[in-house]
Amino acid sequence: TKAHFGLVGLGVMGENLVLNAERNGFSSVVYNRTYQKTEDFLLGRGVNKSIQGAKDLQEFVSKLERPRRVLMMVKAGAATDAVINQISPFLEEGDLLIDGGNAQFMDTERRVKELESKSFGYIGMGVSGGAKGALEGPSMMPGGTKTSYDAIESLLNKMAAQVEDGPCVTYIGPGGSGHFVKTVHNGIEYGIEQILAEAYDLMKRVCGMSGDEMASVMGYWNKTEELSSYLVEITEACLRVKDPDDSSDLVEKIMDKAGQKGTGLWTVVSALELGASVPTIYASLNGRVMSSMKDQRNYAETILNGNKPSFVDFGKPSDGMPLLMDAVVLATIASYAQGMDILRLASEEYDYDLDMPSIAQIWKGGCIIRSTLLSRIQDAFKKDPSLTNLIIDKWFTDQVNNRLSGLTQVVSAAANAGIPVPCLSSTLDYLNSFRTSRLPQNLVQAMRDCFGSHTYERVDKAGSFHTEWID
Ligand code: NBP
Repeated sequence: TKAHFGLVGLGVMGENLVLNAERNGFSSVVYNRTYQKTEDFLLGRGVNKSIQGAKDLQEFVSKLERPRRVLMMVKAGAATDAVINQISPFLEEGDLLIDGGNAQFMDTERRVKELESKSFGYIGMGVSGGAKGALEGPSMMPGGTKTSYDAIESLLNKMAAQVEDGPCVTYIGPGGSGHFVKTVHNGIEYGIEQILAEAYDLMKRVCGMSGDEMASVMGYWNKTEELSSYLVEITEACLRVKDPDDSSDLVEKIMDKAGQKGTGLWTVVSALELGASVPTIYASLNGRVMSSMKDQRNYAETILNGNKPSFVDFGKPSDGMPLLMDAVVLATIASYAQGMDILRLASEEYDYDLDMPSIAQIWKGGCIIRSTLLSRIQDAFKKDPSLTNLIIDKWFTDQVNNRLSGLTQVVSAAANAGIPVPCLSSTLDYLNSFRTSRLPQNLVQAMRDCFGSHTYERVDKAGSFHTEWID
């Protein structure tokens, strides 16, 4: 009998997704460029399951029921184009090709245009949740034509993580919108990871806490409505693990250079192009860039003087260190607010017609940024679908008003201790800028008019003005 579903690419994600589909009643056929991996999989994790293998793409396609549903899980970029080119000649009217990799959304726009003019459908789908999510239920962000989506809706609904108000998958919108939303998801993720790393640095260097003590604070935070989340949960776990060599905290043995595969960069580039203000997310990207300059930092530490850490009381660890929690909550809210702002502007610019409450809903389970805060975000956009910034929703406004003093104290303590907190300090500037009705850019306008006759508007009368500033 022919299989319901086909998978190309047996990397960690592909293996887990096909096992997920099979568990949910979809028999599968798998193909991988290196056949040995297919054989190993079929004799290993894929044994005794309704999963068959194929040596080449022609055999792969012939083993699928029609219309065919094929998920590609290969390295983004050239590998995706290679697979598309190789499989296209075998696909027919009504078939559907889905790219579940982390494609650059403009690549997906191009592929959708190229391929939809052929007879088969194409979906660009962001998948989040790592290997475990892929197996147990990821959050999925599919974009393309609605008719193509309808053809895989029941499959995706079953494979996705489930939360109280439904599966963590929805039709995102046309073209590259699915990959765009996944990209922004990753930008928010970069932000929250850096925020938690900054909190760790302050607890360690300002408060002298051990891994277990810091983990307990994370455990406390993970029980609060504001911070309960997957990333706080895994941070607690990471801080508790000991090095088997000497039983010291393993995290202290890890090289302080963070990798990146591009989605954070794409988020920031898109934000800048769209005119979205995303300083917290940008600071997290820059944090990774700075971290990779290890040799330069090693040298600079020996020649540049500055403040040194000394103890500051951020509140009792058994109470979740309330001041530090204020800072972490507001920076986390800022990451989400800035990410949602990019989505709002992209929705207008690219005609994606994004449904903001649904996007918050599908991020509530399965994905890396899942958190209880997303229910509040979902509610805020449900109440006002054209909300221009999450922070002006009443619940979030109250958070800012209650916690801004704490964030301010933490950022100034970090500055006095000479400890960099790029996300926390950017958040403070973001919030202070956002709540300032009159900013000093009037002077920037004066300078621009002075050197370049760029003209300026006035606050007291309409029109465009120019002044000869220098005699
Ligand atoms: P990788 O990103 O490591 O890709 C490995 C797969 O790509 C293998 O099956 C490999 O085949 C295949 N491949 C390559 Br590389 N070049 C190819 C080519 N020219 N033609 C055909 N196949 C080719 O695997 P992954 O980590 O499972 O990720 C898959 C996708 O999912 C990526 O786009 C990734 O960004 C995305 N993603 C990953 C995660 C995660 O947590 N890892 C989460 C969400 C999304 P081979 O065996 O012959 O080398």
